[in-house]
Amino acid sequence: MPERSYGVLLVAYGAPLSLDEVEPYLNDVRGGRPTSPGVLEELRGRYAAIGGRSPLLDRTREQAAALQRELGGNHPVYVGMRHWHPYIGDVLAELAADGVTRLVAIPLAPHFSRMSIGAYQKKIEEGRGSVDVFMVHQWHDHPLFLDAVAERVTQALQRFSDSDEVFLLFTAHSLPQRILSDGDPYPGQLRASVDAVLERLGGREGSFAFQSAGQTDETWLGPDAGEVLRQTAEAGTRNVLICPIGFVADHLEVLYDVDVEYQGLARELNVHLERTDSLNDTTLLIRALADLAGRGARERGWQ
Ligand code: FEC
Repeated sequence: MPERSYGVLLVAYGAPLSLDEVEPYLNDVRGGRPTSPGVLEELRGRYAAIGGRSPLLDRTREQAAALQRELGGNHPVYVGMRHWHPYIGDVLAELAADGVTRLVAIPLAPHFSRMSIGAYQKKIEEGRGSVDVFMVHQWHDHPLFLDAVAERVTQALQRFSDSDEVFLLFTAHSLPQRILSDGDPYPGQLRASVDAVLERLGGREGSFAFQSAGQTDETWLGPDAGEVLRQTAEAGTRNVLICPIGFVADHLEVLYDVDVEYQGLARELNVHLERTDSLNDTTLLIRALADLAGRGARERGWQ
């Protein structure tokens, strides 16, 4: 790498690549707490329903390849996962062996929570060795991210015969309610993203709900998207568009929780439900990531 240059590490959640990997993957996600046979079977069934594996690693690699094209050859782009291969720690060792000494790390989750981005940061701290790392903590208000989401909503609204009649519901992954007592900014950042996208859509109305609450004994943040869907249908709404604004790629929580579970509920409720396409490697998102990388590098004086 040329003098004063830097690399980029995109970090994402991680996902099993086959049904056999579901159990060890869950052990990692649950921090070693055993998973009951019933929960394991249910989760295996979900992965089977989306084709036997999650596409998260493939989509993340496509995002990395697009970012590499955007940044040019002087800034090698790597992918590391929090809960499965390629693990963040292994990728940090690999990039150090490649000669990368300066790195901008970007979590592929725009909204900060101590339980999400905080956990990515911990993995990076543990594995970085002598690599100098600039970690991007949040980018929920990046204009190009917000433009990208607004673009996806506009595209998806065209699938309805009358887009004015559509109830727009933004969703993000739920977290245990105890994060609120620590003043976690996660819910506030989500609300801010939603408001900024609605403004870009000409002041359109929209709601927000949490999805994919974990299978634990704790209380998780609500309202739950399934419950909101039910209430909306009871109030007479027949057309709903879900925009999973907390996620930037296709994976289990989008392809199963929205496309299978909520879609099934919508059919029961006689509701026409559509989902915005995931951002994946759409140009506006890639330009947002390139901008975040450049800003981080400039802040450190690396370019
Ligand atoms: O496609 C895939 O296979 C991976 C999909 C996937 C993504 C994802 C993103 C987030 N999670 C977040 C928080 C939690 C907390 C727990 C938790 C548990 C699971 C389980 C699966 C799972 N998550 Fe996830 N999450 C994905 C998948 N998640 C499977 C285990 C079954 C279950 O409990 O439902 C609870 C952990 C525990 O029990 O100790 C907390 C957050 C995100 C969004 C930010 C990010 O992407 O990093 C927050 C994708």
